[in-house]
This record gives sequence, structure tokens and C-alpha cells, in this order.
Amino acid sequence: MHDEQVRAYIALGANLGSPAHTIELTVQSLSAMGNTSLGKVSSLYRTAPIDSTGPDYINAVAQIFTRLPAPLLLEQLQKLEQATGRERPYRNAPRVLDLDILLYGQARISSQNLTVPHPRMGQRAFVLLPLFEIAPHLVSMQALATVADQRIEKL
Ligand code: A4P
Ligand code: MG
Repeated sequence: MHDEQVRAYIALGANLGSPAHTIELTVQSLSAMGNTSLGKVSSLYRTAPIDSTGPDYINAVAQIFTRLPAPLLLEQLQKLEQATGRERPYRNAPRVLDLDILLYGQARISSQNLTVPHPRMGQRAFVLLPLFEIAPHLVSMQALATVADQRIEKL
């Protein structure tokens, strides 16, 4: 466990079941996670699926302060994904919840199961707009301009 808290940003996305409800419950679960406290949480956004099909997604970004090393944080997030996925309507149904580590302090990580900063975050309005809402210094106007054609609506 780290002595110092690391500031990290988590992307939350859901497009099946009751996505807004899932995201709100997940934010509560993040605040209950061990060795971690919840910081700022963005609004919820309704977004068009990117590289994906099905109904619109609900997305949000949460800031956390955590003593968990990044691999343990990923493990905890995957447990939350699995717990939510239990309401799967049928076998191999698409996952109800996706949790990604966008940033973990200043760390650059590239291991087999973890890449941070998240490699696709710069191309996605559903990440950049909620991140901009809670941490404007982390998002450039240039990046926002490149995703301006992606449909996204703040709820
Ligand atoms: N992994 C590597 N780096 C990370 C990281 N920084 N955070 C590994 C979390 N996980 C990371 O993820 C597959 C593996 O990525 C994990 O086992 C972990 O070891 P996954 O969530 O099981 O699978 P996935 O969803 O197919 O991949 P991923 O990378 O989450 O997909 P994307 O690229 O993030 O896309 N459109 C809208 N509007 N809103 C969305 O939220 N989400 C996706 C998912 C596509 N389109 C979307 C949205
Ligand atoms: Mg994921």
C-alpha cells in the first residue's frame, strides 16, 4: 500500500439495464472502496456509442484519492464490474458496466493488463467532456475540438 494518496481519475460507462442507476450506484461503491476516498464526480452524460453498438451510453468521470497501487485498484474496479454484471439477462450478454483507469497520478504504466494514461481517452468525447468538467487543467481545447463531432448531452 502506498503511504501517500495518489489522485486518479476513473471513467464510468454503462449502456444496458438502467445505466444511470448503475453509474450512480457505482459512484457510491467507489466511495466505499478500501484505502480510497472519493473526490469530485462529474455530471452524467448521455453519449452515442463509439466503436460499439446498442443503446446510448451513460458516462461519467470520478476523481479518487487512493493508497492502492494501480494493479490493486484495477482489481477492485474489475470486482465492481463483475458484481454489477450479475444481472446479466443471458449468457455472454454485453457487460453492464465498464470502469477504466484514465490517469493514476503522473504514472505512465504499460503492463500486460494495464495501460495508463488510458490509450483511447484523447479521442473520446464521453471521457474528455466529463473530465474537463471536474479537472479542466487536464484537457486541452485542442483535444476537445477533435471530438466535437461526437454526440454527447449533459444530463
Ligand atoms: N486495461 C488496460 N488498461 C486499462 C485501464 N487503464 N483501465 C485492460 C482499465 N482496464 C485496462 O477491458 C479489457 C482489459 O483492458 C481489462 O482486462 C484490463 O486488464 P474490458 O473493460 O474488459 O474490455 P473492453 O470494454 O472491451 O475494453 P475497454 O478497453 O474498456 O474498451 P474501451 O476502448 O474503453 O471501449 N461508447 C460510449 N459512448 N461510451 C462508452 O463508455 N465504451 C467503450 C469501451 C466503447 N464505446 C463506448 C464506451
Ligand atoms: Mg474497460
